[in-house]
Amino acid sequence: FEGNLVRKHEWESTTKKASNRSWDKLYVVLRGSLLMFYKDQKSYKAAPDSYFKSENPVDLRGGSTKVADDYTKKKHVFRIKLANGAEYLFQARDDEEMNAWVQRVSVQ
Ligand code: I3P
Repeated sequence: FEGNLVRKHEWESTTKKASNRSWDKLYVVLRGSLLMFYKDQKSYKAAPDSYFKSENPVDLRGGSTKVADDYTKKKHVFRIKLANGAEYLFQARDDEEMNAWVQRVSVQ
């Protein structure tokens, strides 16, 4: 499962706010329990091991994913909390795409 999403890193861990808090347009790939981030689809196809800003894939096991009802600045936004306390917001193109991601990510 993969597609374009806009991402904001909110928490580095439960107690540490992320330092880079801006929204990044990314190409996101879900493989098994790993979520991988790329600059765009082209860079993913060209080099699947070269991630956006050399970020490691994140492991979704033990995490949780929900629609981010409390985040009102943008629409179609869901939140992923990782087992280590890190949190990301993701904006999809529409609610249908958002729900598809939430469902896919939740089964991990
Ligand atoms: C951030 C950027 C984000 C904003 C965030 C800013 O600044 O404007 O859009 O989050 O606010 O820190 P920069 O681009 O200079 O890193 P929102 O879109 O959610 O407001 P925050 O620090 O209050 O999360």
